[in-house]
Amino acid sequence: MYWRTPLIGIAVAGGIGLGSLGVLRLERAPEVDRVDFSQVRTATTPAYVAELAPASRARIKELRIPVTHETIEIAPGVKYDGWTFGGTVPGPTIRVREGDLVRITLVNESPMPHSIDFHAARIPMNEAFRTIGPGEELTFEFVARDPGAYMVHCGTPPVLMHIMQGMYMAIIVDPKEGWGTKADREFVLVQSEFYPTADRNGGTVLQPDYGAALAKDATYVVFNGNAFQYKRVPLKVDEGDRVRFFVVNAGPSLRSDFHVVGAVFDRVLPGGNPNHVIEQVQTYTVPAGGGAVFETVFEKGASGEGVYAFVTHAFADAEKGAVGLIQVGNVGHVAAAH
Ligand SMILES: [Cu+2]
Repeated sequence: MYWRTPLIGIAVAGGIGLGSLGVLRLERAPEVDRVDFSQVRTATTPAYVAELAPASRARIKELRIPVTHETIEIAPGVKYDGWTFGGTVPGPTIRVREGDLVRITLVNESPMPHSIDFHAARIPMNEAFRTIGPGEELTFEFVARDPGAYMVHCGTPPVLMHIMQGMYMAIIVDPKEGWGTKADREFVLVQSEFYPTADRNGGTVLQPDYGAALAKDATYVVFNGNAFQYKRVPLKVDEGDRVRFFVVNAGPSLRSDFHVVGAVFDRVLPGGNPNHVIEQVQTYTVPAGGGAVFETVFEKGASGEGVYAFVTHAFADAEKGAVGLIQVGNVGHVAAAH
């Protein structure tokens, strides 16, 4: 859903000169996939799109990422004066494959300095992650060498401020050989906190409370940018599905103790390392600035047709919005009021 039609698509027909015989026909993947996130905005209504499509086959991913300041909604009817990558919080999920070349163009369309820090990149930070001013652009590239679920964020000081404002998203790097299982559905869940306070000038758009952020006194803790949104609009899967969750914890400061009520993860990949699988896990912590891959099967006769909740089991945070529902099979409308 995120990869648009590539601008360069090469279909090589083998056996040129064979005319209508055309016995051999080779199809090659497009070389370059280009996405401009000022043109392709992630849908956030009725809920941020959590379901992920597979990565494109192009080995070069070119991404133009605008930085903008936007009024965002962090809970029903609660407007916040946010800063974004790609116009939404979280920003757009990026999905590539191990070995892909990732070319980033950051475009600062906001009125203040910002930057971008890819945890999936091994690269000198002083160049690639440097701060650029309003109207400036920055281009860099890296090879996605390390499979996993990673955080992307603005690293401009004070970083706490830039992250609490909404400047983060996930990048998924699929392992060359895949994740070791075949998932029927894949979802991305980015946990984060908000620290809003009233607008002193009487406006209805809430403003950042930096003191509350320093004290880790969050008002909302959310998945994908909006409190309880997946209680209102549950994730839907079929009975029997193997479901893979890419959980990235943007923080800025709280951990995520990820758990699904009524299920056990048969596999958890800390960091998303396919060579490090732990089995039969009830809850696993994703640290601020970290990611992990979680899998479970909504198996008939066990975690079959019904309703399940995903939470951070640090329940003070769950009560502030970090709870969602998974609807397995045909159980009707299950959204709970909150
Ligand atoms: Cu920033």
